[in-house]
Amino acid sequence: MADMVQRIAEKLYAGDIEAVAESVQDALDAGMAPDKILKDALLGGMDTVGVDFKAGVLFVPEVMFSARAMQAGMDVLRPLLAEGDMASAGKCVIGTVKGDLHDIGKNLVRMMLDGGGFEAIDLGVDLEPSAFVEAVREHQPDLVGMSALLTTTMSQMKVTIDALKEAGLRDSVKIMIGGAPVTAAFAEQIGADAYAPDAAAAVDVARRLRV
Ligand code: B1M
Repeated sequence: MADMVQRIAEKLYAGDIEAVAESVQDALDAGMAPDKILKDALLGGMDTVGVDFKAGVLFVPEVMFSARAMQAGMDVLRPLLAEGDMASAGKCVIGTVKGDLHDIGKNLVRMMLDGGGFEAIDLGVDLEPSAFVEAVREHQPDLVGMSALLTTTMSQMKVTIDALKEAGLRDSVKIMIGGAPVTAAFAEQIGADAYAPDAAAAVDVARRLRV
């Protein structure tokens, strides 16, 4: 099993989209648990990509291939991770804030929310605050989820909350935020209702916010 985890992580690092999808399927066929494949192989592999990206060993085009390979692996796992309680736990709109194109974490959170019984509507990436406002008007969700991966885009979370306030919609929703540079203290500072450190925690937090 350790060999399989390593193979997936290596293929992800190499940005080999087909090989990642195939090896994830092989690991499932061999009986490996989907959450183990996700955590150890895909997220573990992406951590290494992140370290080498920061160190200047990998560059944007290579990281994009790794990101696509990660997405391909997640696509294989999606139906299994989403096999949760099907009764709707609530409606959520989720997206990545303005200026930020990172969507792997957001997609994972959306998948886990789906699996946790939420009706999760994905608004995409690089979203103007007005896109969140319009989505709240249109879908009337219980929860708004915002993701940011850049220290330079975190501030857009506050801008978005302010836009919801201005539109008179702030009190109709709970707001959960997350992403690598985001913290619980930041959530409190900008007036979000909650912070979740990862996709599994996001489901627990979303459920708590609904109570
Ligand atoms: Co970018 N990038 N990137 N990148 N990238 C980071 C984030 C960085 C930390 C890399 C580094 O320097 N080590 C760095 C940010 C530094 C900073 O601001 N502090 C960085 C940079 C600088 C950049 C560019 C500026 C690089 C450049 O162009 N010079 C550029 C910015 C583009 C833009 O957005 N405008 C850029 C571009 C890219 C790619 C396009 C190449 C690609 C993104 C592809 C895509 O997403 N489709 C990319 C990638 C892949 C990364 C790294 C390597 C991996 C991110 C990732 O997907 N992680 C990343 C380094 C790293 O994080 N190790 C890096 C896996 C994912 C599952 O984790 O997203 O953290 P994460 O999500 C987690 C939690 O954070 C949480 O749950 C998720 C699952 O557990 N979570 C939530 C996330 N959202 C949540 C929402 C919630 C709750 C929890 O509630 C709603």
